[in-house]
Amino acid sequence: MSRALVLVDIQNDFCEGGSMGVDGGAEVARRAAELVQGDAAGERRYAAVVATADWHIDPGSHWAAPSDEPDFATSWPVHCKVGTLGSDFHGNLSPAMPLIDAIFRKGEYEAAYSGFEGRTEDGEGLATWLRAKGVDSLDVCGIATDYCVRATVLDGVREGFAVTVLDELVAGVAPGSTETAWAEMAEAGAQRA
Ligand code: VGL
Repeated sequence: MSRALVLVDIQNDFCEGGSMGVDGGAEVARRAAELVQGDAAGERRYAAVVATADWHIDPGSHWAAPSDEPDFATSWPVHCKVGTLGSDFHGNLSPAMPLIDAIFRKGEYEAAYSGFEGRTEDGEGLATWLRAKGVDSLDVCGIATDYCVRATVLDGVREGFAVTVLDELVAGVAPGSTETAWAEMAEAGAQRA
């Protein structure tokens, strides 16, 4: 088994103080950094560590129009706008940044919840990149459990990876959708640890 760690959207706008801050986001960032640093320093669990990032220029109705209220399910406040502080990875993740092997950005002109929609600067997609490294299993953590973590996990399973979701290292937008997401991820065959 060759396992990778996938850090999903641990960005300022998804953490406390961000444009659509999720409770617990900053703590996820802190714990994720610890996990990455511990892995690099100790007994290696991960063959690779990758991060995904929401990366919007004009994602259409994914951003609620200024005259509309976001519904926080299909339309959202303006977030992760390219070139803003909100799109940066959270500061608590900084110690881990030099240990991240690749970043996959997604959603320039569309909603893109799954990290598997992301690309490196060279245009390589996540599944291709992971397979090229011989990775067959994934630990997934990040934000938000009920949206981008969920979509990344479901795509990961669909792509044939054995996926484990790290439940101490995720944070959800809302309790109801988070509970539903856990059920869907389990149903798809993802493990929870
Ligand atoms: C996300 C809502 C809107 C996420 C992204 O990263 O989970 N959620 N855009």
